[in-house]
Amino acid sequence: MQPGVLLLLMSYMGGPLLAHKLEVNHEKAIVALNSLLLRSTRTFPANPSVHIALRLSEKHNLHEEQSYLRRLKTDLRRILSRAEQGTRPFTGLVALHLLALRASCQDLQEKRKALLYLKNKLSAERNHTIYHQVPLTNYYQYSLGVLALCVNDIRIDHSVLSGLVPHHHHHHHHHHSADTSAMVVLALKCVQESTVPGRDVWMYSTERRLKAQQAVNKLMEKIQRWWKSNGEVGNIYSTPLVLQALLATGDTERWLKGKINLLNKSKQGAFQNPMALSQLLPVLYRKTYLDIGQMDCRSKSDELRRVDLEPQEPETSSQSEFVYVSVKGKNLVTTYTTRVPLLNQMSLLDVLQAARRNDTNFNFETEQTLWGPFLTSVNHVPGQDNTKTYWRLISGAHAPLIEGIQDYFPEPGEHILLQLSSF
Ligand code: B12
Repeated sequence: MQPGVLLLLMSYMGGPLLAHKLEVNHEKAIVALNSLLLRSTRTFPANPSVHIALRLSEKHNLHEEQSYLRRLKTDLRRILSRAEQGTRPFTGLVALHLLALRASCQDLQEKRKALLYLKNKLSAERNHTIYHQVPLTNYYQYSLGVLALCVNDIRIDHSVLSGLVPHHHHHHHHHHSADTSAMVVLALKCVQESTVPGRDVWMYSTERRLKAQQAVNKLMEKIQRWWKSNGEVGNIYSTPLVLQALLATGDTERWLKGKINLLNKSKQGAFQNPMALSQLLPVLYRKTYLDIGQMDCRSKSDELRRVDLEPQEPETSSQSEFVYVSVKGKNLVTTYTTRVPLLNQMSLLDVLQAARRNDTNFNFETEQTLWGPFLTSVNHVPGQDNTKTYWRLISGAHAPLIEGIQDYFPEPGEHILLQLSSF
């Protein structure tokens, strides 16, 4: 095409000026999200996923990042000593810590201990898949573990890798969710591209790399089939990880479309949860977890300030509306129902607490996780990892919530169902 024609075409479509303006606006919105994430570092406990996102972004506040890193190191020491007592496996959590340490170019005693722990846990995850068809934790954490070792230049056992690559003669292989598929893609892509540190040779054999590539292709075909026209895959909270997978496999067209959609969603307040924001920010900066392996930590920027939000006046609603809560066991029999008056701005957690105050027959328990409080038990019936059950949050009769009890704000008149389900 003649340059003149191109210019004409561009001005016809709104011109490069408009495109430039849009870009500046995006840029501003992304920096605002970056400072919002920085602000979340005041919350406890420290979250390695937040640190990873702060390190992968373009703008930095080096002082705040350093003190956050110190807190993470203390946490990691505590996690590793708890792990020695052989409680539950911390595959995913230790993997996130190892990614966070690598993103700050830290090489310390704890790191070696953590690497050893993760290597052992991945063997345990693999063995569990052989005897029970599923990993000890889940495939999301399994692949996050592989990714963390890979990004830290650790060679991963043959057997551990083959646990992530499905055999074609297995007819019904596990069906991964969008989040998990994306994480498996990132892990295998890392393996495929790994070179021996300081040398110009591949880390893995041609056969192994080919197997990884084939598995990646399969997963990306599935992701493309799930791709919705608005640029989402799964829901808005799985899409950030999917965009990482698209970036890692070179699909920048879909990535851009997805990014613009998620930026709009973030303007509507959908990414208030620091964990959700930490998974979003890297792709807004066109970064993936694979980039952690290339970081040299010579940052040029040290200008990011955190935003301190004005406390908002709570909206007061005077009308007496209710939220209805019911509890269903595994046999789909309703075992409990109640209704709670909906006052100003109540989260589902607030609603459940009010229900508990109003009626001593109602009881629930939660456990703190990186995403916030997880509902572990209702009326003394626990959801359990070993029986693969959990308390599912449902709106109306069918619509599963895509946020947890602390982040979800029920509408007046809404029916919330807590249903013991299998996963
Ligand atoms: C595996 C998984 C589950 C498993 C966890 C158990 C297991 N042994 O595997 C099960 C099936 C139980 C589950 C349940 C739910 N999940 Co879930 N889950 C995931 C997934 C794929 C990986 C989590 C993980 O292992 N992280 C690794 C470790 C290092 O992090 P962690 O924080 O220590 O991990 C624990 C918590 O994340 C916790 N957990 C899992 N999901 C959720 C959701 C919430 C809101 C909370 C507070 C905790 C929590 O279980 C993990 C293992 O113990 C993520 C995907 C993602 N993008 O992160 C979605 C994800 C976190 N889950 C999500 C949701 C919405 C739910 C449910 C609320 C769904 C529902 N309608 O009921 C419920 C939780 C209800 C409750 N009781 O509080 C959303 C959260 C989005 C958001 N903005 O809050 C995600 C991002 C998936 C998505 N794209 O929709 N989940």
